[in-house]
Amino acid sequence: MTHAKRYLVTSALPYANGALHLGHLAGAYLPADIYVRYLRLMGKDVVWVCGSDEHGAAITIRAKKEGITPREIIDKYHELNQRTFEHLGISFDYYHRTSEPLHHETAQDFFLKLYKKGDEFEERTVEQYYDEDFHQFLADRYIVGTCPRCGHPEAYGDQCEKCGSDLSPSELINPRSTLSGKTPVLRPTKHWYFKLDKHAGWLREWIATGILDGKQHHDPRQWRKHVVGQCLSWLDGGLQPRAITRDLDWGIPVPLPGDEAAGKVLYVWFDAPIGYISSTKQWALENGKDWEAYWKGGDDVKLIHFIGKDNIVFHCIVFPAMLKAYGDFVLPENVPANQFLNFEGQKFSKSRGWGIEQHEYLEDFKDFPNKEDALRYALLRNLPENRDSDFKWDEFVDFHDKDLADNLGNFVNRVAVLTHKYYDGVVPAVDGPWQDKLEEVNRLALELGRELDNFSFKQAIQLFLDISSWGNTYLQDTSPWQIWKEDPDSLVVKECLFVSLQIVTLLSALCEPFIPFTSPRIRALLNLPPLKNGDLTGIFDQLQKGEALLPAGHRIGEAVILFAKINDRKDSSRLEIINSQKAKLEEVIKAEAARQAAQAPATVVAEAKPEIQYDDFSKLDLRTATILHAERVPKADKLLKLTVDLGYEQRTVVSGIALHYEPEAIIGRQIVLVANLAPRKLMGIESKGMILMAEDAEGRLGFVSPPEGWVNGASVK
Ligand code: B3M
Ligand code: ZN
Repeated sequence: MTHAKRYLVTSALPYANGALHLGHLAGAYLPADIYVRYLRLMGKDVVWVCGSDEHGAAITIRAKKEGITPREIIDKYHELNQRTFEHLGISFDYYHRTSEPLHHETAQDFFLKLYKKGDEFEERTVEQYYDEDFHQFLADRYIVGTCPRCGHPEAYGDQCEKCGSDLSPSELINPRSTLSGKTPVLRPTKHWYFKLDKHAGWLREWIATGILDGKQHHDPRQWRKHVVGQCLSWLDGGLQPRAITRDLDWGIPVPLPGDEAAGKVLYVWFDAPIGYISSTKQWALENGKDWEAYWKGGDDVKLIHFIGKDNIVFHCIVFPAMLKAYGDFVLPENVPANQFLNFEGQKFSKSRGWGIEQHEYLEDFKDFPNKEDALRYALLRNLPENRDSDFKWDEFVDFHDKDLADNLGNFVNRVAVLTHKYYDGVVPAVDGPWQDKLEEVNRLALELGRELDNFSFKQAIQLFLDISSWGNTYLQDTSPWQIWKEDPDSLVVKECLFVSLQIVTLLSALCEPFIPFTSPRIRALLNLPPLKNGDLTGIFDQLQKGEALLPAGHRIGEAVILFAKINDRKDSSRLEIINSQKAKLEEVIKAEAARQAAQAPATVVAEAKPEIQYDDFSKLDLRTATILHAERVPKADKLLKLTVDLGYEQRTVVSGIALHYEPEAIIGRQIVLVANLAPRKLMGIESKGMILMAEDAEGRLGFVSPPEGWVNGASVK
């Protein structure tokens, strides 16, 4: 990525109606924090904004459930989320609130500007559900009924949480109001619609080619495949005007005079992204900056949105269209959306007690040394960058003990201990050139920077680890302790410690974006001040010029243990903390199993099939492939039309999984394909191959997938 004068970075505004779990952290906050910390160290002009999303029916429903006001809900969770982020080192420049007057003004101005343009909005009178007992129109979330796709009796008016389908209230079978419990009636109401369809042409060009207004805006190859795939699949489905107002008594009033707008508010997804702008404005006000230099700075600015995959369409299609319609605003340079993080093999679920929230982690791990970085690191190693990933406590332990304690911690500690032992804590002087010893480390460090520029955070942390491993191997191979025994003045020992100290200094800087609490501790051990903005540029310069990062004669500080291992025979306290987390999950599973056993009749798995010969099996050509594109097949509820990439070719496959998966949700998924199945026509589409799925006794389907990052076209035997 080429560098810009200014960076404007945003992270999805969390709803202030609940605590955030580790999946949120891994999705939109930790990667952004790493990126921004890195930019700051590189001396870039960057502002990172976020804040609480405090409108919408999600908040009013929660308030009603708890019998308190929406204001009490948002105050509680705004404070909790902000404080928790801070504890975890999530270093926003500003964390605003969409309930603030400045935001209301900004969103209303935005609405009015588009309204006055005359051709961005249209007014429609539509029939909507109304609760006659409560005298109010019902937001989608206030209506429940039976899902037309899967039969789930408690589907919401906008979504079925069982099968994941997007719904509209009129599709629900037997709709009921969550307020009165009664069947709502349809009544006409007027709303404003943003004519998104009008923007389809340039949006497609901009997303597919990176060209905007005839100019190359960004390189589309730098966008993640699943992001582009999801956008194009949406565009293929055709854009429709979208209602941007709601009948609700909580939100930003529609800023139009007269009765027609009375009692109506802006739709939460219209005002929330504008929250990025108001957050920047508030930051600018408090810091004597000019917000327009960031939002309206044209080519001088790179705008990056960090989000989870469920928000892609809003950030890549709807909000850009709003910004462009307003005029003068920059559009995102990239939207490095993440897929989802699961927890011990299952989705996070608050109601089931599956998963752990950020603040719970901080409480449960309060006696765990360096808990913030331990968590950041475990999430980082498992970031769902290109596909869903899974958080496991056993991996948390492995990452902590093997990478942080044995690899990084041990290297840093050994180098410091030896420097004290041999040279009284003073960096030894070396004769002759030592620079070539650091060639590989330099190369890795520069590559790490490039990976961060490209939002490949997992790749970057791997390179960081490679540098530390290189240092360990070098130290081990040289074994200065053996030479020193014979010859305390040995030049080889001096050089080895000198070079190792350079690597430790480099690591102290490179680790800051990832594990920011550890960086100052390594710096203190080196007797160096914590890093300041811009310091990494200097370090990269020095590396390239072959200058020492820690000069001979410098006196270092005390050696410390950076990470105390969890698996420690002498002290089980840390392992106990982990074990109590595992025990909690076992409780959840036990309780659920007991409940199920009490209700459900025993389920039967599919009957066994007769024995076959090896030759029968070996006729199958099974191959790994990636789903590039997915869309519904018109008039066929169950079918999806997929384009899959086999590495050596792309194919169309029609698959009967539409009741189980939304097309957008499976783009980028790796699967296993029966590649030599004779072609077959389904609904007029020629299908070449079949996707392997696992099916359980309840008819649930799951993809059979190769391990992460496997090549396409590999044969499965
Ligand atoms: N609050 C939705 C979410 O948390 C929403 C994001 C707004 S970003 C402008 O998934
Ligand atoms: Zn459903």
